[in-house]
Amino acid sequence: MTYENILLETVEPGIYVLTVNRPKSYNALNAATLDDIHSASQTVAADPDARVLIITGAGDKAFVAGADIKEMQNFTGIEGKRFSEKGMRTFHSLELLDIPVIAAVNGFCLGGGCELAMSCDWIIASENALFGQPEVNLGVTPGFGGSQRLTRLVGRARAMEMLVTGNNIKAEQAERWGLANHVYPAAELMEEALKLARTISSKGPLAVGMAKQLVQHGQDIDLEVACAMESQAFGLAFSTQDQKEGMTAFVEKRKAEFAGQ
Ligand code: CO8
Repeated sequence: MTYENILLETVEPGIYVLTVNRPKSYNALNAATLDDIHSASQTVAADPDARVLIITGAGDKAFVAGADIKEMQNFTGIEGKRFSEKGMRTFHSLELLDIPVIAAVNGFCLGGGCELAMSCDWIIASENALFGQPEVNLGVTPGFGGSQRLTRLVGRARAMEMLVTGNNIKAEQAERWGLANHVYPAAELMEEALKLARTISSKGPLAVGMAKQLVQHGQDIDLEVACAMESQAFGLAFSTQDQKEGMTAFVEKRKAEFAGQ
């Protein structure tokens, strides 16, 4: 399937790379780009061989510099609400995927771009990456979940500071604050993303999917219910061939070959 505003490629078996591809606009997210990302997430969801999705931005300047300000400039209130809801649905579809989604942030990661990155399961960044929620500079708030996901990732005070000052933070500060897991030289970013993807691809895919969903669904509910959910998933794992293969391979001192069944 071809898209107007993104590229979706399988670069190695099971490893998808989605590149937001509007480099002239620093990969700004207009409505059509959100539709493309949503459609791509459904394509990946429908592929039983998919193991990891990496999201990055085209060019060497930006991951995504925000929602498209030129498109939003003359929105009515209801158009703003609908655009916000479109972004919310699109980004949530990444959280719902049964495979890990890694943001490889390669430059400006602002506003809707930061919100996209935070909807991925974790972020790795290039040394020149810059993170921020600069919406207050434009007289608006975040609209794709930034006020909530940023708070959950970096804590209330740090999120508040970023949201109300509109100040950006550099990659190393994002790493210190827990927004980015790792920072690499720009030229090494995609290879590091692929290394991560290969590691994940070698594991039991059903267990990987369950672990992701436990974190995604468990983080906002109370500990007792979340732990009960973990017990259910743990039990369910014993009904899979992957569990038999994984534990038999350990006992036989060989590498496990998982089939995802
Ligand atoms: N939207 C549209 N176009 C953009 C955007 C954007 N967010 N960011 C950059 N561009 C375009 C510029 O207009 C320019 O295009 P052109 O050459 O045609 O004028 C091109 O990309 C390059 O940009 P600059 O010339 O400005 O490049 P600089 O290197 O000088 O500056 C910056 C780079 C600092 C990234 C600067 O472009 C900038 O500040 N961009 C805007 C950043 C921003 O404010 N982002 C947040 C947007 S609001 C948002 O994301 C809210 C999300 C929720 C929406 C909810 C909907 C209701």
